[in-house]
Amino acid sequence: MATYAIGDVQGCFGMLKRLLERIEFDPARDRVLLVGDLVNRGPQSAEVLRWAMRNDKSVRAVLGNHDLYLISRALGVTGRKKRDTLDGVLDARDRGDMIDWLRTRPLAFRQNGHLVVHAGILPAWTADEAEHLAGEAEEMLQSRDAARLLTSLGEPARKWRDDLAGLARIVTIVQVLTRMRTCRKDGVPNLEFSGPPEAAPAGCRPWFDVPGRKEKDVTVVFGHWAALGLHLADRAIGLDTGAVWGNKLTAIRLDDRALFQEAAK
Ligand SMILES: [Mn+2]
Repeated sequence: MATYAIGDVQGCFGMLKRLLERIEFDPARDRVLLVGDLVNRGPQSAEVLRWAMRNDKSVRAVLGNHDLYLISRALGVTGRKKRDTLDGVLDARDRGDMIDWLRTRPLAFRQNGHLVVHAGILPAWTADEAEHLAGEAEEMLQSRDAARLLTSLGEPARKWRDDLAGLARIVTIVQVLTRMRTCRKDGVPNLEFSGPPEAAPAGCRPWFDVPGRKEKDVTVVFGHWAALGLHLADRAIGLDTGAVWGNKLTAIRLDDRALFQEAAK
């Protein structure tokens, strides 16, 4: 049995299928962890969701910002954007099943000594804290209050404090887990910067490089940062290799860090 983590698929179902063939994925034997952003910008978001749902026992996925955006569209909280490619989901007969499934995905989970999130965790959080905080946000996302949370995700970033309360607390948790690439030493996440790490704004560093990061025992597996690309470090594995931008879709076998990549056609 092997456990693979796969980077941001974003509706690139053809590439996903070829990558699964390459790793000889057997749902009865292996496990696949998806780092989020299963949908949008690519051509076949519905097919990716249906595949993940069909293989629910062997496929685990965290929510990314594009997945949350799809939920916002489905709930009517957000209007359509020009580059959206979500009609295949929103117009489908099984739309309700897909949105319900997505809404019940976690924002963070542990597997084999790894913590899987879409974007990152704050340097002040341990893996236990990150998982617990994710749980607080998941509870709101699955409640009748989901729309209130989803409409607030565009708010400016706040400095994290353990006693941050109410909606501001939940919004900050979701912003960090699904959108942050860099942050300041004092714990303020940067939600705008998406360039390469060497171009990070003054005072900001990649979240995994901030000195004194509290989490020490777990390797965080994440996506979301195509300009960073494949990142293999002691305690951080970045897997967004820009599949939807014509680059590659990456799988890493967590047991031995063997890499498998599929290029766009
Ligand atoms: Mn993303």
